Amino acid sequence: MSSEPSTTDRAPERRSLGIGLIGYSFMGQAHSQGWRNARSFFDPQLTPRLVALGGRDAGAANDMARRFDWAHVETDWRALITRDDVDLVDICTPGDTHAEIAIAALEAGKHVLCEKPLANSVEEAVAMARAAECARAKGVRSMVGFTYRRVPAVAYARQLVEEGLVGEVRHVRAQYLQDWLVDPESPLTWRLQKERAGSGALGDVGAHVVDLTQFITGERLTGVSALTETFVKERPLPGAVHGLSAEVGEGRGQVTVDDAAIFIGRFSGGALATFEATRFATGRKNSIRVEINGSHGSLSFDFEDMNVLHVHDATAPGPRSGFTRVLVTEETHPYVAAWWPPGHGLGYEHGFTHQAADLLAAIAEGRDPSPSFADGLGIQRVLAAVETSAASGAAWTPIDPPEISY
Ligand code: SOE
Repeated sequence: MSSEPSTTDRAPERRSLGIGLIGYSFMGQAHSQGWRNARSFFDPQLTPRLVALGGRDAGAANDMARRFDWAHVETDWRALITRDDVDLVDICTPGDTHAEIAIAALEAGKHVLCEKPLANSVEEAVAMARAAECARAKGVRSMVGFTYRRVPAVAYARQLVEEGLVGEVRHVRAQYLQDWLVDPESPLTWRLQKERAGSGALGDVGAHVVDLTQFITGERLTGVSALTETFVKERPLPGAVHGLSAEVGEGRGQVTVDDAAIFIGRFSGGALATFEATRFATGRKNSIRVEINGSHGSLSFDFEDMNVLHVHDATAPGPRSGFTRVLVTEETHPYVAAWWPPGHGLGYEHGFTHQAADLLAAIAEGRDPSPSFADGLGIQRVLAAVETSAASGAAWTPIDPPEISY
């Protein structure tokens, strides 16, 4: 029999980073599991500690804190951002609160992760990007949560563009299609109120495909011509809210945002683009489609088949010409090595884990995470240009280049 002891102490903890997360609904839960799993699967140099969960409804916040293992609950976000044990503030609240919380947190010296879209207006986004730039000089980092960049197939698409597979980008075709608002009796939750959400399908889901196409191509949109529509103009006011859905409450109110936005655009490298963002595409639940056609090849992605990237190499003509279905589950693909063996696949939640792991790595290594608040401001300018164009009957509307870049 061996005289080796049968138990050993576990490895010592690494340096840790205290997380304070504000918001306990859909995004708050998605981010919470991201912080937890980043620790387990990516073994980051900085270990995230789930210190405090912020939410005005003490009962709901306490319930979520219990389920996701948050150590404390704060019902006032100001108390959360000034806690000494909170080093990073993760903002998962509706858009009308982003600017105030993010700027206060940055000024308090806390790193910030802010859900998309960055703000409800360009003015707010400019103020946030400026605050981020000042904080950056003191080593305080900030990032906006365009999570879908971190789906392995999307990150791999970007890699292939960088490696030259696509060549000169000629066409960008992007759609974000959902149908969860098609029922006219579905209540008027905050995502349907301009003063809370900034815009409708445009900012909620359109912002994602603007980010994805700019990220994959490495180019930016320089102008747009757009149409928007609000199909259901009045809805019942909400009662209790459960994630995206809500119970029907008393009375009715006006929908003040777009239900759908479509626009054409031009990229900085000359490519022509089409975009569609809607929450009325019956049968489409979370279909995020991006296709890029270039001089040397094409790439095509649909989130409803998120572990797959379709790749066409136009420089290799012949009997097998056409798109090849690539299963992006090899350990050589971005992020995959941290997870399961080939073919086992990832899901929606993994993007949030990758986001947390990337942010922890950037902070630990003292570099800027991406996408930055300046990138978020760039997307806010695109959203504003779409609204301006739609208000003027689809007039061509140029988009200012970013005023801050790093
Ligand atoms: C609702 O449309 C929503 O939750 C968006 O707000 C998210 O950004 C998107 O990822 C899923 O759908």
